[in-house]
Amino acid sequence: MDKEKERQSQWWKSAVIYQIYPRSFADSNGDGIGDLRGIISKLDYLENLGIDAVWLSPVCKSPQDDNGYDISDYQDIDPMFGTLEDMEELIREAGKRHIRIIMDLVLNHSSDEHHWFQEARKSRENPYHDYYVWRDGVEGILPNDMRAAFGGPAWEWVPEVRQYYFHQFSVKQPDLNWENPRLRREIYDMINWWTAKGVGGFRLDVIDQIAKEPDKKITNNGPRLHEYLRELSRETFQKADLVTVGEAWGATIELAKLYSNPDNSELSMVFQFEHIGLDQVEGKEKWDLAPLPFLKLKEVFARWQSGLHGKGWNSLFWNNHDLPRIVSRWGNDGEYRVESAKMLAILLHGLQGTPYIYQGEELGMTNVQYEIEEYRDIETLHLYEERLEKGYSREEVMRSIHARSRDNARTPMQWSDGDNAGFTEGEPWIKVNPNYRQINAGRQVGDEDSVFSCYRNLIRFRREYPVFARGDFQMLLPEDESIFAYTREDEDSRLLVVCNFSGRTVHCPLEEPDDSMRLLIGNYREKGPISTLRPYEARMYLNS
Ligand code: TEU
Ligand code: CA
Repeated sequence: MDKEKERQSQWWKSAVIYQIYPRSFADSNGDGIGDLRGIISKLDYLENLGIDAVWLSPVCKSPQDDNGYDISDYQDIDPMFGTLEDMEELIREAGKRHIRIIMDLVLNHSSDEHHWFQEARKSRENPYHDYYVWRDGVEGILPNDMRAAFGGPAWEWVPEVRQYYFHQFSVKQPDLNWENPRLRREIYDMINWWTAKGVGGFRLDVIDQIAKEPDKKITNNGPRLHEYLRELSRETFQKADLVTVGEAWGATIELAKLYSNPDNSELSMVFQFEHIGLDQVEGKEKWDLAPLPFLKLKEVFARWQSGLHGKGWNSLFWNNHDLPRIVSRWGNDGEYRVESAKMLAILLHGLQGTPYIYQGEELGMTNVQYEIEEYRDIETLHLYEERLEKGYSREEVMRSIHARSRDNARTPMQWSDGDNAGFTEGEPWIKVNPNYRQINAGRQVGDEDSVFSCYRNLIRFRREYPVFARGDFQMLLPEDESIFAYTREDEDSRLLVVCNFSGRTVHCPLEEPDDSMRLLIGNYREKGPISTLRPYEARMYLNS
């Protein structure tokens, strides 16, 4: 491929992607659940923000046991979200605004209500039986002690076939058997069908878990994983100019180089979580809270930045629909909410990779502290029961839930200070964060000092200055306990980012940048010397 063509086909290297969790974004018909027409009505907002693509969490037909991550028909839209025509209109309307739509492909499992599974469970001879993962058995004696992510064993008995099926997530999410070539072919045909409809790419849910081998208790990174991925890519993605991103909890840098090899044999980029799990007790669950080891955080980012430079491509993110709000987690959602939200944005958006903004992050939306009855997430509800049974106190369990529940990310998008934050005219499916009167889009769009405007500027810089996509990375002050500082450099320019990750004023030992360095963006109005960084202060300088 010649250089220019290669650059164009890798448009996602200087792009910013916005994630929408459809049921919580915008409701168009007053049933309390966000939908496709709601999204269409907010495309102008997204165009103003300046993003290049939208990753839509699943909108396909689903009984919604796991909010759409349990798909019963991959080639239809759930009526709750709208129709196939609405989806086509969304793709078209987004396209007019130069926004591509990325669909969420859940290929590790389907819903138990998918017709494949309905057939598969009828008899061992059924042609669909082998689309799932079965083990012979005797009722009551499980094949092994593997556990499912949302509680309980990973095995479920089906009397008709006198076998257990394997499920890594809920019982309503039976695992698909990728060893079956007919299943793989059906998946490729389905993907090509969506591609023909004009989608701009795909996010692949828990893609590193498709090559499971339950007899060896292997879930992530099974021996055949990259073989499957290469076949998948060859049969689908490579035939069009798509962006593809694989969710991979178990990725190392070496594995990430396979996923995102610049030769395009697998995916465009990897979505890995090494930085995300740092504030939990080692070897325990995410519910076991621990302080953030800041030096470790810097070390992890530095390692990934250098490790993939020229050899692969990473996603840059603080949030998604499974994670607590970053400003409540590693920032400060009280006195310094605005400053810390901007600091976290500036820090992340200066790095190499493709930044993801999760809906509401651009407003500095925060976690919630609800009563248990107000939570909706299957994972949270299971955890609550499970930990009470194990003897944890209610207070302790609620503390974990407040800090880590996935519902922190799933409260309705805060559009305005009107009823239900302007999300719905009906009763929202999950309670709105009570702080919507202060924190909402209406208040921030058009205010150049808002968190929204900070994100808007950062998105523009990435498009304008190639150093954001290309430059190499160097960490400064790796041992400093409060400051996260780095440079990015290419042949023409140098970017310098300096962030105070603490709520205190700190001394910064870096030299004052010389006159050739222009302050691109910061999060305090009054300029000051670099030697004194105010609480959560962040500055980004560019010389070009
Ligand atoms: O999540 C992957 C996953 O491993 C989750 O169980 C994750 O560990 C958990 O949310 C954190 O506690 C993906 C989707 O992003 C998630 O929403 C789905 O529930 C899950 O796959 C199953 O499809
Ligand atoms: Ca609706």
